[in-house]
Amino acid sequence: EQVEQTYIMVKPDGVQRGLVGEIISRFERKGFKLTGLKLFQCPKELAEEHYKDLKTKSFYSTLIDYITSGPVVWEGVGVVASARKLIGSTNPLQAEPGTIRGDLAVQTGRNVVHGSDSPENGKRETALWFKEGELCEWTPAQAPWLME
Ligand code: YYY
Ligand code: MG
Repeated sequence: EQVEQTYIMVKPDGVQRGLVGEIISRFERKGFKLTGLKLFQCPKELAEEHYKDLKTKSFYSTLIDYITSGPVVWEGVGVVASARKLIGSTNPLQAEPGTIRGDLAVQTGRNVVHGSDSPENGKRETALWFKEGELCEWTPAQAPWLME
């Protein structure tokens, strides 16, 4: 099986609302391996590069204003699509109960968390937010109990 990388970001509202531990905990409990973690004040240029595909959208400038801190990276088998499911729909009112957005948010403009939407973007965004040497290579002790 292919090991994918995804970039998960607790957005500024998630940090301000004290949800960092809760959100990280959901990925940890699922069994995904944490390979990088940092608390970070995001420069405007980095936010613009991260969301460059949305440049023409009406909400682009408010989105850039909103994004400023708290990124984390997770790595694991099938992690990209699975993380998107754990996160839930973009609009928290449409997100299923049990998902992060479904349980913890009410508005699209304050949807507490980001997750890469493809393995390619997982790589691209991880490279954007983390420098060489900021990711850890390690084997979780639970690995043989999690996967056969
Ligand atoms: O990947 P995801 O975060 O679920 O949604 P995207 O379509 O990539 O949009 C990124 C980000 O932009 C979304 O999390 C909130 C914001 N946004 C918005 O403010 N208004 C919209 N109508 C759509 C998205
Ligand atoms: Mg997206």
